[in-house]
Amino acid sequence: MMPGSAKALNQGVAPVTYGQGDRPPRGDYARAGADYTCAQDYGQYAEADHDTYRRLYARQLQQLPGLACDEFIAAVQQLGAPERIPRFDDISERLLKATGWQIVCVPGLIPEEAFFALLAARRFPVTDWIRRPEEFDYVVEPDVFHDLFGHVPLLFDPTFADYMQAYGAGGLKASRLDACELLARLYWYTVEFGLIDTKQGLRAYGAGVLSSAGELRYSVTSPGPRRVAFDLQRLMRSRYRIDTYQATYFVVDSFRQLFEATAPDFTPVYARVRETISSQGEIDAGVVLPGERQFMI
Ligand code: HBI
Ligand code: FE
Repeated sequence: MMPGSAKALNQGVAPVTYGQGDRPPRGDYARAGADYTCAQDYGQYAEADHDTYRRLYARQLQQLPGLACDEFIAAVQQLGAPERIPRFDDISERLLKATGWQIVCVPGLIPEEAFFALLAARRFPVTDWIRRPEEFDYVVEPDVFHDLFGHVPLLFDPTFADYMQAYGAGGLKASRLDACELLARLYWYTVEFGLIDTKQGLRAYGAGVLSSAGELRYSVTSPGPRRVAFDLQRLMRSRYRIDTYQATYFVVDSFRQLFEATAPDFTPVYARVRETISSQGEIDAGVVLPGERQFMI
């Protein structure tokens, strides 16, 4: 694919990567429409691709007990038979009945505004291509395994599903307020790398950890990283890492807390966060503020 071809088709908007530098995103954007969705190209999958999916799924599934939150474990079977890459339409049908969400196919990473618009319409974009065998342990851009296994199960949870929609609506506003960087931190530290405090102990709910071979156990059980209570303004001041396991994880006590944090208008929140950043600076990954409570494992 060439970003140029997508440019003509997608009304002058080139596909963008986020936080990955200037490398063009992987995926064939020529087949996408103006909203960046396309049909799942099921014919592209070779037997080796289904095998990659099957092995990734099996490796993650056996790690879930004691590390993933109950809502995720309960819903993961909704993805269907783990032997082959699922047909998105089949999952979508079940998801629509459960929470009114659908999954739609995209060629890969899409621009923020298009991404937010889909979430706000309760449509979750899922990439259809799968990583190459040599990328089995780590793939830079989200592929079908990350998007499906990591993100889709929690869309079956009503509260989390509402949070995702609220996030998308907030994103459309943030684009107009030039606050996407602050809002992207919220996505990163919750939807991708969030932990939740439960009666049984800390558990993961973030898709980045749940779809990672090593980080799932690391995030929940390693003494290495810092784990701090979810606080919206603190979080928006916090830088994150894209090239290693996270040095800081934010812990929520429920999905309700997450949803409620996104209910107020963020306009004054962004203003306050910007003020704090200009007076006290951003917070580096791994740094704990004086007096801040940490979750000890
Ligand atoms: N596109 N396909 C896809 N998947 C994502 O997770 C994604 C994206 N585009 C933008 C984006 N995420 C980020 O900007 C989020 O931080 C909001
Ligand atoms: Fe993701």
